[in-house]
Amino acid sequence: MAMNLTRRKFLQSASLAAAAVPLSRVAPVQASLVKGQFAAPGSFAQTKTVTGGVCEMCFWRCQLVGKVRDNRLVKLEGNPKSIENGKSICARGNAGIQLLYDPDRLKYPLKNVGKRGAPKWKRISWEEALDESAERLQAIQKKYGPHSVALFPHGASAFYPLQYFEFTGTPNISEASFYQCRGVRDMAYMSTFGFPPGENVDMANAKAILLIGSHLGENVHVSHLKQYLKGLENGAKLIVLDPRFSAAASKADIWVAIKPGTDTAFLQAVMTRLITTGRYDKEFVAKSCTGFSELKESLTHATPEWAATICDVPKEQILEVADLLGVSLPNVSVHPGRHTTWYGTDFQRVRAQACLSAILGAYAVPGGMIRPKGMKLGTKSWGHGVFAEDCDLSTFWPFHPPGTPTDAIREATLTGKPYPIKAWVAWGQNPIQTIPDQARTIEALQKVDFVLVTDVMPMDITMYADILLPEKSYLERYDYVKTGMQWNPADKPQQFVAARMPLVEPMFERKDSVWIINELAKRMGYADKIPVKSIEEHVDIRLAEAKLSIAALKKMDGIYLQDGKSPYAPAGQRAFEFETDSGLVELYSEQTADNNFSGTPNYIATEEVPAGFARLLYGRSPVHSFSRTQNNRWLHHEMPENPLWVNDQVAGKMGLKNGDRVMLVNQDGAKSRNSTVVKVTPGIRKDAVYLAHGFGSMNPELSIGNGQGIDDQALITKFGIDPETGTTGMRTNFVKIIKDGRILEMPV
Ligand SMILES: Nc1nc2c(c(=O)[nH]1)N[C@H]1C(S)=C(S)[C@@H](COP(=O)(O)OP(=O)(O)OC[C@H]3O[C@@H](n4cnc5c(=O)[nH]c(N)nc54)[C@H](O)[C@@H]3O)O[C@H]1N2
Ligand SMILES: Nc1nc2c(c(=O)[nH]1)N[C@H]1C(S)=C(S)[C@@H](COP(=O)(O)OP(=O)(O)OC[C@H]3O[C@@H](n4cnc5c(=O)[nH]c(N)nc54)[C@H](O)[C@@H]3O)O[C@H]1N2
Ligand code: SF4
Ligand SMILES: [Mo]
Repeated sequence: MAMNLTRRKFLQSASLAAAAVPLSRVAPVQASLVKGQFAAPGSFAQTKTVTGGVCEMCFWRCQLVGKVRDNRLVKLEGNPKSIENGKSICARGNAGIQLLYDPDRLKYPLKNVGKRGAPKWKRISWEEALDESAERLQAIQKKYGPHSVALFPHGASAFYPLQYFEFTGTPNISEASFYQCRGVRDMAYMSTFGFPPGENVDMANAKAILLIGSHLGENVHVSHLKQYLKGLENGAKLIVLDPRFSAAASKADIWVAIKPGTDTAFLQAVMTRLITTGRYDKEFVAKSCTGFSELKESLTHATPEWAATICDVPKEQILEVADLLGVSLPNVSVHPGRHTTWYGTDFQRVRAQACLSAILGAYAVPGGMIRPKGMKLGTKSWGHGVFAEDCDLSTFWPFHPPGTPTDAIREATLTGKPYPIKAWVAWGQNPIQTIPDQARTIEALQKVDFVLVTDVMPMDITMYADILLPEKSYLERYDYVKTGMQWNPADKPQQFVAARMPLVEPMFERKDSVWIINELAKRMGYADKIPVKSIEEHVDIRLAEAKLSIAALKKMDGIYLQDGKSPYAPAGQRAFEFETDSGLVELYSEQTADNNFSGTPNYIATEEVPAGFARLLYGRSPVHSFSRTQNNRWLHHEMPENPLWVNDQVAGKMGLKNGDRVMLVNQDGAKSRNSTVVKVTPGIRKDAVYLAHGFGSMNPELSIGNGQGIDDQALITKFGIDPETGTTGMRTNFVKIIKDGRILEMPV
C-alpha cells in the first residue's frame, strides 16, 4: 500500500502541535507588558508598544512587539510574554521594518503590458486586476479542466489561497516547504514512526546531539537555537556531519568532514557498531519496534571499514561517534534536519536517521524525539474540490508529501503530457530561485497562457507575472495562529496560542489574502461557497476552539498561556503505540518494500565529482532568508554578497586568494550571471565549494539586491528526483571557477 496523503490527513497526523517548538527553559515571563505610552529618551515623541506581532521573515514565527511612533513602526522586539523566543529575535526579525518600508515594495495592482521576463508595468485598479485574473483562470479551467491551473504557494498568507485552488479542483499545488525542503523528511519519519517529526528533538536535555548537515547557527530559528545552546551549556556532546566547518561544526566535539552524499553509509555503519557492541536500547526495540532482524541483516556489509572508504573519513571516527551515541542512549537528539532534499536519494538517508533514533530508544525521553502538544484550533476552509484520479500527477511517487512534485507540474506544462497545464499562480514563493533548473522553469513560465503572482516585493518571479497583486506584509495583517508548548523537567510544561495581528496600518493599496481570494472567488462563480468573510473572521474561528478570540488575545498581550502536559513518557515506559500500519516503529518498512524500494534503509551512491570540477554545496546565511531578504537594507549591509568557500590547499594550487572576484560555470555550461568573492579556508573539503543560497536576484526593480552575489539556482541545472517522494535533490551539480574570464580546472 502506498502512502498517498491528502494535505488534511497529513496535517492531522502531524497534529497542529508538530509545528510547535520545544524550548528547554521558560523564558522569563512578565506578568504583563508595559502597555500604552512611555516616554522615549531625549527628544523622541511618545512611543507606543503594540503587541500581537508574529514574525514571518522566516517560517519559525517568533512572537513580536512593535514600538510605534507617529503611526510608524520604529522597532521590533521579541514579545517578553513569549515562552518560545522571549525577548529575543534574530537579525532578520529585527530588520522586518526595512521590508515594511522598503520603497521598492509593491504598492498597487499591476498589469504587464510588456513581455514576461522584461515587464512594462501599468498600474490598474483592483477591479480590473481581479476581473481579468478571474476571467482568464476560469476560461483556462473551463477549456482544459480544473487541474490545468498550478499553484506555487509558500508561507502563512498562502494557506487560504491554497485551500481555494484545491477547492477549484486542481491537485497541482507544489509547496516549496515540501518539495524543495522538508517533505522527504516528513514522509520518511512517517513511514518509520508514523508521524512527521518537526524539529522536535529535546536538545536542551540531551547527553549527545547529532546534526546531519543541519548547520544550526547559520540556520537560525530563535527558540530552536536557544534549546540547542542550552543543551551544549548543560554539557551535551555535539557531533556534526558536514563537509564544511559550519557554525555548528565549530562547536562540535566531533566534526565529521563527510564526503557529500554519503551520509546514509555513515549512519548504517554507526548502527552496525551499536548493534555489534550491544549498545542499543534492547527493551525499546523489543517492545516498540518491528523489523529489527531485517535491519540487522541489511547491515551485514555495512562495516565501519566499508563506510570509512565511502565517506572518506577515518574508521576510528565512525567508531567514536557510535560509541558516544551508545553511552548516551536513550538521551540522544538525532536531529531530523529540515532542508533534507539533497541528492534524490534522501528518503533512504532520512529513514536511516529515524532508525538510528529508534534503536537508541531516543523517544519520549529527555533529550530524545518528543511530541509537544499545542492547543487544538478550529478550522473552516473551502473544502476539497473533486478531481479525477487520472489527473493526479503525484500518484507516481508512492510516498509523496501532499500536493504534486514540482517537476511533474513543470514537465506537464512544457510537454502537455499527460495533460496541459495552462496557468501558473505564485503566492509567496519565488520558484525561479527555489526550484532546480531555472532555465526550464522560465521556459514553462513563458509557455503558459496566464501567470498570476501575489507578492510583497518585486522579485524574480514577479518579472514573469501578467497580473501582479500587492499583499499586506506580515506586520500589517492578521493571519497565522501559532500554538505549541515548551517545558523543562524542572518547570511546569506550558502551552501557548499566539495570533498574528497587525502592528501598523497598511499603506497604499495592499490587501490581505482572504480579501483577494474572496474577490476572485466571487468573480469565478463561487460567491455562495466562500467560507469566511474576512481574515479576522478566519482567525477568530481558529481561536474559538481554544475559547479565545482576537479581542481576548489583545487583552493578553497577544499570547495566551496555560498548563500543558509533559512530553516525556512516565519513567521506565518502553512500550508505545505508533500510527504506522503495525502500530510499531518500522525499522523494516513493509509499505516501502511493497512499493519496490528497500524496506530497510540502504545507501545509494550519488554521482562522483568529475575531474576538474568541485561539487556545489549551498545553505543558509544567518542574516538572510533565501531571496526574500536580498533587498533589505540592513541585512544587505551585514552581508551584501555570498562569498564562495574554497579549500585553502585547492586555492593555493589554483593561485586563488581571499577576496578574488570570480564567477562559476557548471557541468552543463550554465554560468552564474554575477560574480562574488572567494573565501579561502581550510574549513571545507577539497572536493566541494559552498555558497549561501538566495543571492543574485535578476530583478532590476530591486535597487539594493539586484545582481548582488551568485544565484546558486542558476547553476543547478541537474537534480535528483527522490523516487519514493518526488522531492528534488539539488546538490548534484559540479562547478569550475572563472577568474578574469578564464575557466580554471579544480585540482582533485
Ligand atoms: N538552490 C536552492 N534552492 C532552494 C534552497 C536552497 O538552499 N538552495 N532551499 C529550499 C528551501 S529549504 C526552501 S524552504 C525554499 C524557499 O522557497 P521560497 O519560499 O520560494 O523562498 P524565497 O526565495 O524567500 O521566496 C519567497 C517569495 O515570497 C515573497 N513573499 C515574502 N513575504 C510575502 C508575503 O507576505 N506575501 C506574499 N504573497 N509573498 C511574500 C518573497 O518576496 C519571495 O518572492 O527554497 C528551497 N530551494
Ligand atoms: N538564517 C536563516 N535561517 C534559516 C533559513 C534562512 O533562510 N535563513 N531557512 C529556514 C529553512 S526553511 C530551512 S529548511 C532551514 C535549512 O537549514 P538546514 O536544514 O540546516 O539545511 P541547509 O541550509 O540546506 O544545510 C546546509 C548545510 O549542509 C551541509 N551539507 C551539504 N552537503 C552535505 C552532505 O552531503 N552531507 C552533510 N552531512 N552535510 C552537507 C552544508 O555544508 C551546510 O552546512 O533553515 C531555516 N533557517
Ligand atoms: S527566527 Fe528570526 S526571522 Fe525567523 S521568525 Fe524568528 S525572528 Fe523572525
Ligand atoms: Mo525550508
